[in-house]
Amino acid sequence: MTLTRTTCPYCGVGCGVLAGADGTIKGDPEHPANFGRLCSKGSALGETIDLEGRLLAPQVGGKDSDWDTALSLMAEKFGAAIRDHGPDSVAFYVSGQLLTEDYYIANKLIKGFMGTANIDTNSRLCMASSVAGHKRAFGTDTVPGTYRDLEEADLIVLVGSNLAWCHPVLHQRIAAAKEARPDMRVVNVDPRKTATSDLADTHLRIVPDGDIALFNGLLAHLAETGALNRAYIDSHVNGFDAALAQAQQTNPLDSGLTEAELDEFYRLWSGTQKVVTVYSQGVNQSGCGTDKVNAILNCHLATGRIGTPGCGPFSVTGQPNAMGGREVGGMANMLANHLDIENPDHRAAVQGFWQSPVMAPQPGLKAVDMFRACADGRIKALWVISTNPAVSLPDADGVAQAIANVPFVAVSDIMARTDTGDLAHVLLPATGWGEKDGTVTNSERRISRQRAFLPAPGQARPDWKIMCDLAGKMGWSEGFDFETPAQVFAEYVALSAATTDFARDLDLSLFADADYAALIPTQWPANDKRFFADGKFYHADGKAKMLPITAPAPRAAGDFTLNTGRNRDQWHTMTRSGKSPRLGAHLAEPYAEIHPDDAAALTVTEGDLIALQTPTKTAVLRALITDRTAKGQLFAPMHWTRQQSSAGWINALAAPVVDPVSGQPASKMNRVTATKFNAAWYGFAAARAPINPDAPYAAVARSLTGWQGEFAGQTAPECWEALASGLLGLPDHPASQMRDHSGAQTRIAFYEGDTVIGLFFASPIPVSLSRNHAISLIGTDTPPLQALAGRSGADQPDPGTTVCACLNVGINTLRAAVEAGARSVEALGAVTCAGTNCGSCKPELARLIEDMRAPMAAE
Ligand SMILES: Nc1nc2c(c(=O)[nH]1)N[C@H]1C(S)=C(S)[C@@H](COP(=O)(O)OP(=O)(O)OC[C@H]3O[C@@H](n4cnc5c(=O)[nH]c(N)nc54)[C@H](O)[C@@H]3O)O[C@H]1N2
Ligand SMILES: Nc1nc2c(c(=O)[nH]1)N[C@H]1C(S)=C(S)[C@@H](COP(=O)(O)OP(=O)(O)OC[C@H]3O[C@@H](n4cnc5c(=O)[nH]c(N)nc54)[C@H](O)[C@@H]3O)O[C@H]1N2
Ligand code: SF4
Ligand SMILES: [Mo]
Repeated sequence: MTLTRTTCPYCGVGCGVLAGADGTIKGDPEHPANFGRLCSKGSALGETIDLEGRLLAPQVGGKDSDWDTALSLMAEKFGAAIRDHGPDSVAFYVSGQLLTEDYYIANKLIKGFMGTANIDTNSRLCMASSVAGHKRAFGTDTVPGTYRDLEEADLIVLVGSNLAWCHPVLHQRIAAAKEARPDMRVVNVDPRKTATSDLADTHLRIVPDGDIALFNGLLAHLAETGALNRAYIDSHVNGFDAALAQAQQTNPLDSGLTEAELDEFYRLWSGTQKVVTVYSQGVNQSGCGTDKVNAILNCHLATGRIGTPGCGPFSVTGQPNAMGGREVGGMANMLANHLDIENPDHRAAVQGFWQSPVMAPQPGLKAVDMFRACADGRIKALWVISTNPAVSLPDADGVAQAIANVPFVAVSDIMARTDTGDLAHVLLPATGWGEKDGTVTNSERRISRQRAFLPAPGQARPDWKIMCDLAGKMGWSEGFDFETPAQVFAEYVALSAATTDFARDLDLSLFADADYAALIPTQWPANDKRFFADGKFYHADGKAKMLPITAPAPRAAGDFTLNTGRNRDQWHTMTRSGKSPRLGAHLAEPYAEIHPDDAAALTVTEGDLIALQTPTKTAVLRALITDRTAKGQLFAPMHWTRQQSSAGWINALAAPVVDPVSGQPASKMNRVTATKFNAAWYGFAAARAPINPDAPYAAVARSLTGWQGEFAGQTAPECWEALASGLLGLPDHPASQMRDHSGAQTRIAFYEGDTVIGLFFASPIPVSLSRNHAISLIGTDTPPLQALAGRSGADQPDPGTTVCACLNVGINTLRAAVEAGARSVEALGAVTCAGTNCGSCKPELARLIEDMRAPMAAE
């Protein structure tokens, strides 16, 4: 079996993967991001490349069509909108999951040929505050850090980053470095305790948005204790006095930390030269996200801790090509090669290079505003590519309505059914990971190749090609007559060469003669090149800038703060990771973390459901009672959609509040009330075919034998069999029904011949039978009495909820092993194999041992 060298399509770590057409997936030992490691999602890639659910032909009005028809219609609609309503009546909403070549073409087409900058990307929800903060401080959007800095640092401060789950291979690299150098310190700043806090020496549980108080306090402390680098400030930094004066106005106790916690952290930071501050969505996704970024950058600039090994601020990127998108000018307020759309010279240079008929004269609409313009009728034609805004944007239901309001909507996706695709007039089938070729840039500016190892399925085409084909239909074939992604990349590199006069940081000349087919992972502008090592920044006078940052007023009490984010084993709206039953088994339902005191006040106990409400919307989620979230704060994952749940897409509750500088939504800070969801019945189903998420509470997922679902409702149905056959979509199948002696429990089995094809269990309290056992009966010839017994035999102990997704090890198996004496992560691995493949579950194994230590000591 020949394996192809490619790059993982999930997070911004950008791990190298060796992949085969038979589904073989291995970490690439030669890739400098991962040196052979992969996390649980990367390891499961082989399970997500099948064709089930794929969009295989263009669809017009919900019916299969062909490229010529679909693209002619699009050309007509976009052309008519531009002609009748002007260029600003059209918009593209794209994605940090596009390849650089796709991104380049999208920007060239809309900015240079359609004549509008109404192109924004889901990176607006992700990296916009970091981009804006970098530009304010450095004069350009440069990420100076490299992964090796994480290994060389003596102190790593992880701010608003759940690295253990979201950048697992980087987390593993830090864990390995810490093991080799036990003096290395890790501090995690997060209002919530996470798997990342478990690795850290210290977890600083700040209040939501307490970051500015913390870092302004640090700057004041550095000044007070003589820990500033005056020489560096004098030579390389503007704005110091104003920044310090403002920081001194801040009360660091507004961070929510105690004097002792602050004192310890400030001493540690000021006493350690090699500090890397890693930050992610807890910083960016905030109403003061850009200010948070600059509060952090201020501390690094004031100490000169930037541009040298083991030092510096490090904004880690989320998506596989979030960085590439920034490079090609993927956002409404940028141009390619870190050039500015507001700058007429930059605009003229790019237009001259493109030889394009027009050039967008000003920045376009940012994501949230773009969908407002869809709602109020300004946008007449919209193209959504490789993103699912009806789920991932705040006010998700309002966004869905806004999309439905646009006269013409096209969606390019790999999947036939997504919440956004369901609203489109035209669906365009894109080739997915493994089928397409191009480049991506990871968090450390390293450009790697994604390479195809599978044929394009059905009529699917690469995204760049679809856009070039549309451009051709609109009469612009000359600017878009590319035949390969290598040609697109070459033009992008040539644009970089043509604009070097502007002396931006981004310089791709290294790639000018690169052999695209054989391209090895390479950092721009050169491997191991350090930005800012010479104290040179990109403002007009060559200096960096510190900014005066005001901390937000502490939040008033009342209601709950709803924080949102990610699970270890799911990717965003689950269109790909949701295909893997192994991945789906970890945290299998939409849930809300709630503090035990808050749960008690709502009379919510383990297994209950809670309803979260805004004045207009309700979400129903499983309560996960834990003191890892603070009192008054809830946490819910962003992953569930209308495809898998009846009331679990959390952005329905999110208000479209954005950072005033970056336009990035404040996804971590939503206001909701919470009540217990008074269920009259709870249900569980397993089936061979897809289950409908159609009950007041419903969550469906893949299982090892097909599908599974959890349900609840406030009133018991008149006919259980009708309810069950509706959910399972099995109206005509003979069912055996069983009720227990009290009449309270209902169990129904569906057969095809002798084969069990569906099982449904309901009861007035949460159904407690073994899910794994029920799932294992689907597709077997188990007779009704046995199938409905709903227990696991004594010879088949129930492994419980999956903890180790790679090797499918459940919580009960692990508990038994700990009780039998496995008291370390290594010992647990030796006995159960858990954690011995990708290692992503190691923090959870450590926590389990820790949690079980107390009762065992008392024995
Ligand atoms: N498993 C998995 N990994 C992923 C992804 C995925 O979908 N699944 N997506 C990728 C993408 S696109 C991204 S952007 C990254 C995101 O990676 P992260 O930013 O690490 O992930 P999140 O879970 O969104 O949020 C991080 C943390 O911010 C905390 N937080 C909330 N409010 C505050 C605050 O006010 N201050 C501070 N300091 N912290 C706060 C939350 O409690 C949360 O633990 O992950 C990438 N990796
Ligand atoms: N509440 C809350 N909301 C959030 C966040 C949060 O933390 N909390 N995080 C935000 C962040 S950081 C991000 S990055 C966004 C992510 O949100 P989205 O971008 O909306 O989520 P995805 O599920 O990654 O959507 C990608 C889509 O592209 C499709 N796709 C995959 N590969 C290809 C391809 O090659 N070509 C094409 N054309 N399509 C493809 C997938 O099937 C899927 O439908 O969510 C944001 N929303
Ligand atoms: S850490 Fe995991 S998800 Fe991220 S690139 Fe590596 S294997 Fe993929
Ligand atoms: Mo993201």
